[in-house]
Amino acid sequence: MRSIRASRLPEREVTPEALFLRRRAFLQAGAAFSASLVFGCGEDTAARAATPESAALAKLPDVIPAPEGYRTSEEPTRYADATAYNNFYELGTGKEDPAQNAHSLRVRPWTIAVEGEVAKPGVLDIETLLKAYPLEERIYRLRCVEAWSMVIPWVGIPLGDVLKRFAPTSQAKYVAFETLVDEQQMPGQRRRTLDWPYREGLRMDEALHPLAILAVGMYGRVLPGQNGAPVRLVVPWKYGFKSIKSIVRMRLAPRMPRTTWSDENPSEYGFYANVNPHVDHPRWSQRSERRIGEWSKRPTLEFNGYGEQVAGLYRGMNLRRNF
Ligand SMILES: Nc1nc2c(c(=O)[nH]1)N[C@H]1C(S)=C(S)[C@@H](COP(=O)(O)O)O[C@H]1N2
Ligand SMILES: [Mo]
Repeated sequence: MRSIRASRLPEREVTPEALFLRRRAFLQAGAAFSASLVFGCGEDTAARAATPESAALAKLPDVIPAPEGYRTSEEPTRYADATAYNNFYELGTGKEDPAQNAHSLRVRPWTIAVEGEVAKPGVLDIETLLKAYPLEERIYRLRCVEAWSMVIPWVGIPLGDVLKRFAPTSQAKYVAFETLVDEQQMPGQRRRTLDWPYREGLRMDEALHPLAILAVGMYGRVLPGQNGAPVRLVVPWKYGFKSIKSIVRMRLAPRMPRTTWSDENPSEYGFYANVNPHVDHPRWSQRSERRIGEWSKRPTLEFNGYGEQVAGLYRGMNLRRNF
């Protein structure tokens, strides 16, 4: 991501990813080598690294396996990679900063204010959220506008199920989301790299689509801080920046809300942000992507491969104009 303001920051996109991947490959080779010294063979190492090794994060109980249509058959990204290469500007602008700074985030107590065009506004406590809804696994691709992608087994709740409890009025046409503002917990906010809070938004029909979830976990455990603990949005047919992390507010509104990246640079990041290989970002192509952990690129799919489920939301819209 880059913007007028962020472009003054050191170059962080393309080169660090290449460096990260190379170092990762080197570490993997090293781990396999040392494991083979201890165990006599390195076969088990790759399998173990694909899942959370650390018992530090709690397992989520009673997770319902992903139903058909909500799980890609592709191999999930290694947990170690999905938690080490992140975008979360509140925890730093470098891809490895969020993992390093995540310890300062306090995820309890935590509440989400639900307000605006709702008959029953209220405050949703994270503990209530975890108890009130069945937790489902959803194995989704996530495609960053910077042209890398991952496959993550999320644990979450359909966003629509949560919003409906607050009784949206007929004036509720959009949902605006905000991330926590707290310099103590989010050291990246000590600098005005973005106009805090981080803001995102969905049209109401997008928010109610069953693919859109509030994620509270991944790989069967609670979310790590760097991935947006304790609760984040996951909208798999849109570029990663729509999937706002560490949410504290959802405001239903009659008009399209402002969103962080289109505020920063409206010609580069639109409100809709549907994954679209046919519409290039002004400074780079969107035709292909690099799956984290793989070397060769793969073609990017329209709506990130979820077209069958979501294309109907945009029928009749010009998706070049509404990018
Ligand atoms: N609050 C907040 N949410 C955010 C971001 C951010 O900087 N702050 N970055 C976004 C971007 S650009 C991407 S690609 C995804 C990355 O999610 P991941 O780190 O879990 O892969 O988070 C999104 N959510
Ligand atoms: Mo992104």
